[in-house]
Amino acid sequence: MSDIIKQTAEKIRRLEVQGATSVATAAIKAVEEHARHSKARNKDAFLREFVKAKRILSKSRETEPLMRNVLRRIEYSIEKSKKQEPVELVSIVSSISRAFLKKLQKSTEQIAEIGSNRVRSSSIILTHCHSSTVTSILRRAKEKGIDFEVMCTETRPLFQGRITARELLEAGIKTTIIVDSAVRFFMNSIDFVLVGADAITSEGNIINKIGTSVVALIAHEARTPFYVASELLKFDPSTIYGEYEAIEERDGKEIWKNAPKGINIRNPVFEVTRRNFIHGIICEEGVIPPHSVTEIVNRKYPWITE
Ligand code: RUB
Repeated sequence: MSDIIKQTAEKIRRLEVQGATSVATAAIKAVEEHARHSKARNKDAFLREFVKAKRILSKSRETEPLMRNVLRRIEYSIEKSKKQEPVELVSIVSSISRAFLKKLQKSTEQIAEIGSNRVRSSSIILTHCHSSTVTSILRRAKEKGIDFEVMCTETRPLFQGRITARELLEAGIKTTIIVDSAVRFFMNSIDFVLVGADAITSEGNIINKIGTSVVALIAHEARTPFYVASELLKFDPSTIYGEYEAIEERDGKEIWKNAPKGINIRNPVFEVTRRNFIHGIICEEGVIPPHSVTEIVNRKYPWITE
């Protein structure tokens, strides 16, 4: 397998690339480069190579349907193509990869525009973890001249909240950071919660960084609106057929490096937030109720369930 696939998978596994959109973007760029350097002599060999690359990338992080959906779609385009020559297949991979990259960028811009309309002057927004979709909404709101504040959780154990805080500060947004366990303390002064998503299930539940559902519960108790900003391609089609989205569990050392011998450490990194706690999913189609997600995905991306 070419170095670019192994290196990209390793960067994703180590979280040098983090967040669902960045993970999918890195994977798309990797398969495109991989295809360009392919030495396959016929279509079968080319496809075998692609499937192997897809498997390595998909395994790098389990809870990333956006990456899986896009790679599966590229594989499908190779498979269904009437072209047989590897050089022709390379250009198919290139054009569909570029189209997906453009599409992801466009969706982020659309979500930024729609989401920023929810930001009111003087409001305080709480976010958890680091989501490029969330920060694009907040940056757009700032560009529109809206004066608001953001409160970020640290997001233990790997402190992705600090990435969010830095980005927002650089954008000139007034930013406060709190420990994860201080969410209840501040919730009554929050106007709305805004988080990203790694996966959306057929029931309209979302999967995001561990701690998200606690924030959602606290928001629910305080009657604070809770929004999720997500590209619809994070929908996991296998959940329609009853499968559960796999939840990645990482090394306990991320929580406690020199922990005493014999201690049991659990480190799930994502969790499900039920749709009952979600006011709306801010996606490229607008602000949608979570229960209508399957219908909207089917209409917009019918190929996703193929
Ligand atoms: C990141 C995380 C983000 C989503 C959405 O977790 O949970 O909220 O991936 O991100 P990790 P985006 O740091 O473990 O990857 O909006 O950028 O797709």
